[in-house]
Amino acid sequence: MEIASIGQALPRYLIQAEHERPETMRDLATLLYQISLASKAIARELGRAALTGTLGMTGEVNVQGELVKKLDVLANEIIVEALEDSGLVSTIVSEELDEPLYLEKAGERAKYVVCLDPVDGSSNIDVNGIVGTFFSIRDRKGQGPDQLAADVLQPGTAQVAAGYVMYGPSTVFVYTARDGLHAFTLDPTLGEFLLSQEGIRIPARGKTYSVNEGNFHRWHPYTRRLVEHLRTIDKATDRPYSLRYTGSMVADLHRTLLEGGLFLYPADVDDPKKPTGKLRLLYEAAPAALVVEQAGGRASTGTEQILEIQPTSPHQRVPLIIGSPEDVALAEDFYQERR
Ligand code: AHM
Ligand code: MG
Repeated sequence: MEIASIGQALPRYLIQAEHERPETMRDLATLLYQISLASKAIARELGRAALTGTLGMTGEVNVQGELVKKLDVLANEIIVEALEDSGLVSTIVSEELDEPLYLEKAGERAKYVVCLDPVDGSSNIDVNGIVGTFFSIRDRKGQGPDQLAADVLQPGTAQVAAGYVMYGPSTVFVYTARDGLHAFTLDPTLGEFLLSQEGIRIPARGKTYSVNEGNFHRWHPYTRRLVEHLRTIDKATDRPYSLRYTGSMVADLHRTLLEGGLFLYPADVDDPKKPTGKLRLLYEAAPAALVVEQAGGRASTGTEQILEIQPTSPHQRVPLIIGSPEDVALAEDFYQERR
């Protein structure tokens, strides 16, 4: 968008976007607004969780074998309700729902499928660390519950919009509708997201890498050699890189977008539970990939482009290497045995 000025409120910005691209944005603007509204409610719950008894576990284990936190459930309820209310969504895939949720009552207007992770980085919840929400929006393909596979199992290239919300010192809503990358910061005194960065571009190369290095000895030798390369001293190529890792992909992704560098969650070849890493294709890797590519970055498994992977199941995991274009290309050199 050309005329948006810093400080413009998200609803006004979305109206303008709809005016400029009515075909694409007519309902998408409403849907993005609903997601932003849910994220304000989630930010409110996160902010007072220690006081309202909503920290800690529910005692349940999800379909992926992970312990479920109370805030995972609460955030999921908030965002599912907001999506249902929009009347624009036929199907929801959520990290917190074992199966895709087909909204029976959704009518003709329900032309979108939304995949999401309501609280990403859940391990940070109980220590007042940064967490996030990922969302990924695709057009509905089929009609009815028997068409779920056609709706749900669409590659990242089919995303019409994607983004994340970062609940940090400030709450930041970042989205793309394939028109560049826009960031809005929540002004808590107004209760409104205001435009804070427009047309974000990732640096061509960064100086940090971000990975859970505790898994070093369970990685494939390609990953180990890449990380050893990044931490080797070499003045000519400005190494070593610094290590930054929060345990919240949204926070690590946000820093990588703004300052450049690499974020990785590689395959754990020695961990039978994580042969393809930890992150989920539909609602973590794919939205992150669209966001980063819209900023001029790249997202890869090392050998395949994340956006081009054809999903085979809703909670499928995928190795992820994402960030500055030159840094991702360097990583691919290791995975494709050019180094
Ligand atoms: P989650 O959705 O269950 O929170 O898992 C995803 C998170 C990412 O935000 C983060 O990058 C990663 O898991 C951290 O995992 P680990 O503790 O294995 O490093
Ligand atoms: Mg997650």
